[in-house]
Amino acid sequence: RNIAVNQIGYPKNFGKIAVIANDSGIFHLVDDRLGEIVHEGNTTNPVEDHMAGVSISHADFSSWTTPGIYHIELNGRKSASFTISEQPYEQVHRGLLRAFYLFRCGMELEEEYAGKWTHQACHTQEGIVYDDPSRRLDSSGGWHDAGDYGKYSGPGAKAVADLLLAYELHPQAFYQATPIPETDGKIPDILHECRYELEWLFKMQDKQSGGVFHKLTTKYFPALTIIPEKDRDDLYFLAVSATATGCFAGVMAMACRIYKSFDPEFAHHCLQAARRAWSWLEEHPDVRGFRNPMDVYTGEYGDDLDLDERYWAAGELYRTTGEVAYHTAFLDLARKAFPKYELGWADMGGYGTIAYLLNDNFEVEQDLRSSLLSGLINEADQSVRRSATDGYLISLAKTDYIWGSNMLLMNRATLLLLAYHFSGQKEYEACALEHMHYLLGRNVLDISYVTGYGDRPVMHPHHRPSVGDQVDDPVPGLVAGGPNHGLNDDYMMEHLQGKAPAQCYIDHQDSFAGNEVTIYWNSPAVFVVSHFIK
Ligand code: G3I
Ligand code: 9MR
Ligand code: ZN
Repeated sequence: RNIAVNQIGYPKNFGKIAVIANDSGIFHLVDDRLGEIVHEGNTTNPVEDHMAGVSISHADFSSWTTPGIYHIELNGRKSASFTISEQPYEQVHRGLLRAFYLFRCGMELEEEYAGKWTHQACHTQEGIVYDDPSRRLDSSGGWHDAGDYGKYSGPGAKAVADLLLAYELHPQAFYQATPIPETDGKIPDILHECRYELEWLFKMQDKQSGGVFHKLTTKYFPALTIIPEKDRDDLYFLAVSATATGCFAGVMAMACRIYKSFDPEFAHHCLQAARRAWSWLEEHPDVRGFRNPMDVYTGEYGDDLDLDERYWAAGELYRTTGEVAYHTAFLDLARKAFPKYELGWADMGGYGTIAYLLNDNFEVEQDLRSSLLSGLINEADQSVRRSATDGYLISLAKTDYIWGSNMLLMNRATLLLLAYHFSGQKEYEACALEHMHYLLGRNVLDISYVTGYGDRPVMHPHHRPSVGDQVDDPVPGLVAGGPNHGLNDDYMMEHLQGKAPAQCYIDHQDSFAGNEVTIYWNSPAVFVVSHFIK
C-alpha cells in the first residue's frame, strides 16, 4: 500500500493526481509547513492494474492551485512531499543536465562544480586500434557511457541529439547557468556540455577512412568498486561500424546548425566531419552489424539494421545544407521499411523523421512530410490511448518493461511533445507530463528514478563512481534504467521472480539490468523536463 506522487511537484495549472496502490477512501491534501488539511476529496473506485500488479485508485486534487509544499494522507498513510508551483522543475532540470558534467571522462572534476563527487582525470592514455595494434590514437574526453567507463559512439550521439533537440525546441529552459567550468554567459551551458562530447566524437572518426569506430573500451568491465582514475586497463578502438558512422553524421550535421551562430569555425568542422562520414556510408552500402570480438566483454550495442542511422544522417545533412544529393538519399531511404519513430540507441529513425519535419529552410516533399507527420500523430494518439487505461497514466505496455524502460518512457514523452509542437493539441502535452510524474515518483514502487531528487530517490545505482567513492549519497541527477520484466541480472532473478512488470526493479548496486544509469537515459529526461521550464 502506498500513495505515489511526483515527488518534485506539480505545475499549478496542470492536472494533479496521486495514484494509490491497494487503498481508497477520503484523502487529505496537507500543507507540510502548517500541518493543516487544505483540501479533501474521495478517491476513485479501485481497479486492478496489470502492469503494476496492484489495485489502484486516484486522488485528484487538480482544482487546488495554491503554491506550497504538501503531502497526501489517506487512512493514516502519508505520501512523499511535493510542491505545487508555477515552476516546480527548475532544480531537477539543472540536476539532470549537470549529470553530464559528472559523467565526464578525461578531466578532473573539481569541487566547485562537482560538489562531493570529485575525481581525478581518468582514461587519458592513447587507445589501441584493435584491428591494427600498431596504431595508437588520442582517445580522451567525452562522457562515460553509464555505470561502466566505456565510451560508445552511437549511444553518445543519441545523448547529444536529445540535448541539442532540447535546446533547439526549448531554448528558454537553458538561460540559467548550470554551472560548469566553461560557463561564460555567452554560449548556453548545454552547448558547452555537448561540445565536450562532440570533441571526443571527432576522435572516434577514423582519419584514414572517414568511418567511425563503434566504441572505445577496455576488454573487460572493471570491478564495481573501481573509481575512474583507477581504471587503467588498455583502451581499444573497436571496428568502424555503419551504425556508429550514421549516428556520427547525423549528430555532427545537427551540431553544425546549432553551433553556427556561436562558433562558425567549430560548426564548419562538424559539417566537414559529417560529410566525410556520409561518404564512408556511401562507399559501404552493405556492411555487417558490429559484433564484439571473442576477447572483448564490454557493452556491444549490436545493431544489424543501419538504414535508420543512414536515414537520420541524410535527414540532418539535408536540413543543414539543403543539398539535393542528401534529399534524394533521404527520399530513397524513407521508402524502406524500418521504424521511423524510435529514439533508442538501436533504432534511431525517429531523429531522421524529426529532422525532416523540422526542416523549415529547404523544400521538402509534401506527401512524405504529411505522411511522416500523420505517423507521428498516430504514435502520440496511441500513447494517449494506452495511458488512459493505465493505472499510473503512462503508455508503457508489458513489452516495454525491458532493460532501460525509463528510456522508452521518456522517448514516448518526447514524441508526445513533438506531436504537441506540430499540432498544438494540449492532451499530448498533458500526457507527456504524466510520463514525467511516473519517472519522478508516481509509480507503484513509490520511488523517484532520479538520484538525489525527491523524498524517496534511487540510492544504490549500478554506477562505479557512486559505489567506489567514499560518499554516501550517489552521484546526483542520474536516471536509473527502471523496471525490467526480463530480469536480466542475477540479483533481479533472485529477488523479483513473479513480480508484475512495473515492480521488476530493485534499488541495489548489483542490479545492472534495472538499476544502472546511462547518458542516453538522462538525455531524453532533459528534453522532456525542459519543455516544462517556462
Ligand atoms: O529489440 C528487442 C525487442 O524486439 C524485444 O521485443 C525485446 C524483449 O526482450 O527486447 C529488445 O531488445 C532489448 C535490447 O536492449 C534493445 O532494446 C533487450 O531485451 C535488452 O536486453 C537490451 O538491453 C541492452 C543491454 O545493454 C544489453 O545489451 C540495453 O538496451 C542497453 O542500454 C544496455 O547497455 C549497457 C551497455 O551494454 C554497457 N554499458 C551500460 C549499458 C546500460 O546498462
Ligand atoms: O557493470 C557492467 C554493466 O555496466 C553492464 O551494463 C552489464 C551488462 O553488460 O555488465 C556489468 O558487468 C557485470 C558483468 O556483465 C557480469 N559480472 C558482473 C559485472 C558487474 O560488476
Ligand atoms: Zn574516464
